Amino acid sequence: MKIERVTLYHITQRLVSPFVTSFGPQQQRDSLIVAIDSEGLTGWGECVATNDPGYSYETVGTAWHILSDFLIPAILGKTIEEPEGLGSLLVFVRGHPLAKAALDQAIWDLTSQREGLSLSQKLALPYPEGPLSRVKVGVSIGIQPSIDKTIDVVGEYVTTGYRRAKLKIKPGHDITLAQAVRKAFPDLPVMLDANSAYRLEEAPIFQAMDDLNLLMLEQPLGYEDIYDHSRLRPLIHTPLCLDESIHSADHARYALAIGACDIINVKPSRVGGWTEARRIHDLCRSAGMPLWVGGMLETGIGRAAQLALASLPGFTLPGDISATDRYYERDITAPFILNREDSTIDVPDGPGLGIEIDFDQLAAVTLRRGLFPA
Ligand code: OSB
Ligand code: MG
Repeated sequence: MKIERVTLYHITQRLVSPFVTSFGPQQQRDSLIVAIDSEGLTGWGECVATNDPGYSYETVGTAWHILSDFLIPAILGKTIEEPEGLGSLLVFVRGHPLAKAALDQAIWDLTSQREGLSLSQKLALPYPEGPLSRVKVGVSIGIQPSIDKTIDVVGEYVTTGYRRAKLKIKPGHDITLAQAVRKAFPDLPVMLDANSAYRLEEAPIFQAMDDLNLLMLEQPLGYEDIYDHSRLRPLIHTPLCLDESIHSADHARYALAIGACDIINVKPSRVGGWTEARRIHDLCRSAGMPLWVGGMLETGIGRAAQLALASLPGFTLPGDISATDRYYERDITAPFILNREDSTIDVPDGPGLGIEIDFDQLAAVTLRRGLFPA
């Protein structure tokens, strides 16, 4: 498919409640949206970089620069028949996976549409069992002003229908929080996410939570580390999950080789896109390592593509893919809704991402637009 034109949007959306992690609070979520035109079709992608370089070194500013000065010029006018062909065009840019993933998503959307397949169907072509039509989801809960407030918030989400809760932790806000939530919800699958806020020497903090029957502990140590996680793992009973430190399928291979984790949170944006995410899926599935799809507070554009990835057979654990109303009052796509009876969301089955863009809302939240004709 010939890449005829790319449009880049810098958008800003207000979250329904502030999202606080060990690296800081977020209330206004900026992101970039890309639209690629080819053969009368438009493919959409989302770059989840934020205003601050907290979770990743990328920001909306660096992503705009890398996309408009390097990545988009490298694909304009080129012909890409399959998404797997994109990587070799972008390999001259080191790093910047969040910027690359936005283009990767749009190319997956375009090529699926051309074949009359949903993204989920196209991603699942190699697997005889095919994709799931609805996927299990949970909710990720930011750090609250108090433990009582955390328990209230968990209770509200449980009432809404979520059957797995992830709590953000940071030093000084960990053991008593986890104990209190476990006491209030004895049977709820609960997990913790530290976003790299601890050091190996702090293993006793996690040992103190060994008896809480937690589903997993996500990324306690450094965002580039794999080795210290392999040393922490045998010291604790809670299954260990990596997020930040898995940047590619190679990193997943290293983690498997040295026993750095029990589970991987696969965020397609963090690893440069859906092609790489599926490689991690294949590698971990054959090694028997359970996976789930992580989130970055995506708009409906990114959410649709997360759901498609989560429909693959290796994603056996509930993902951080919540309903639209958990993030935004009005999104730039038609909303995704939680199936309360089984804590799932339906995987879109229309061509490509299978979404409906709300163009009025997209215009309303756009701060800046860039047009890149071939
Ligand atoms: O570490 O998983 C994380 C959001 C932004 C940055 C990092 C993370 C998160 C989440 C939110 O946990 C998951 C979601 O999209 O609901
Ligand atoms: Mg995480």
